[in-house]
Amino acid sequence: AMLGERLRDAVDRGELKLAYQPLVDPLTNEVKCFEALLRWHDEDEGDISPAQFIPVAENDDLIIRIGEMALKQACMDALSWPDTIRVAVNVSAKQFIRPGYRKAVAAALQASGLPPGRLELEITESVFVGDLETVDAIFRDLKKLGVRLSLDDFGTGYSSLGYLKHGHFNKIKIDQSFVRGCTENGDTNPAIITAIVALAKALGMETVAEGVEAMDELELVKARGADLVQGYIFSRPITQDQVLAQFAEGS
Ligand code: G
Ligand code: G
Ligand code: MN
Ligand code: NA
Repeated sequence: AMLGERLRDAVDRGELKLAYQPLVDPLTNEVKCFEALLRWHDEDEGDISPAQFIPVAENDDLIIRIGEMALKQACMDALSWPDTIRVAVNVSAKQFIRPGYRKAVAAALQASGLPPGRLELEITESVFVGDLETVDAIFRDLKKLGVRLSLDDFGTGYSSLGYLKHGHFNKIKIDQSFVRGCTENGDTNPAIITAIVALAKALGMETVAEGVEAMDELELVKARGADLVQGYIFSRPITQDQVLAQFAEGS
């Protein structure tokens, strides 16, 4: 069957799972947040990346079902973590700009009992291609709910700084492409990281350096003031059971 049909069946059977990757304070090594990342294992095809199936889901309303499922599950899972730790959920632009989105977020919070301040929504710049007044109203509604907002993949999209002027975002996630190869032998100028960190700080936002894999990358983003680090150097995405086992070990 086509990918779209197989995806629909997988959703019906509850076969899409969430994995969690920590966002770590590099000064204390404390986990501050986990990002929820969808995982799909198809019997015939093996692991299929959300980078592949999310765009397929976005072709129809399947993205709404998948998005609401991920949101609900992430809120429920986070409730059994220490209450200092947040959960971040990726939001497709298609889902975000739909009229029912605020309600879906409120419903997930209510069903789980998760305090709104422990939920972060990761949004990419692609939400800003729509009608800006509508988009602005959605941001205001979500803020009123008390959830936090992160600007994902910063620097790779249409990147107008105008998106930052309304103060919608609590956090900027510096895209992996600026982190990878920013160290001595790399070909990415680390001044970009310094500049994004300075911009974020000036506007009262936290920064996350994404995709940190190597020790020299960690040292560099730390020295340049990134508040949080996410990447294989600390952990790959892990299951909820593994998250809980870590907490059990640490206590
Ligand atoms: O974890 P991984 O590298 O496989 O993720 C690939 C892409 O899929 C990333 O861009 C990530 O943001 C996106 N993604 C993962 N989970 C979700 C989800 O629940 N919703 C949406 N919209 N995108 C997701
Ligand atoms: O687009 P978004 O930032 O939501 O997606 C993050 C993606 O990056 C996830 O799919 C995650 O699996 C992946 N990722 C996280 N840390 C690393 C890393 O250190 N190296 C690489 N190559 N990918 C990473
Ligand atoms: Mn993300
Ligand atoms: Na990102």
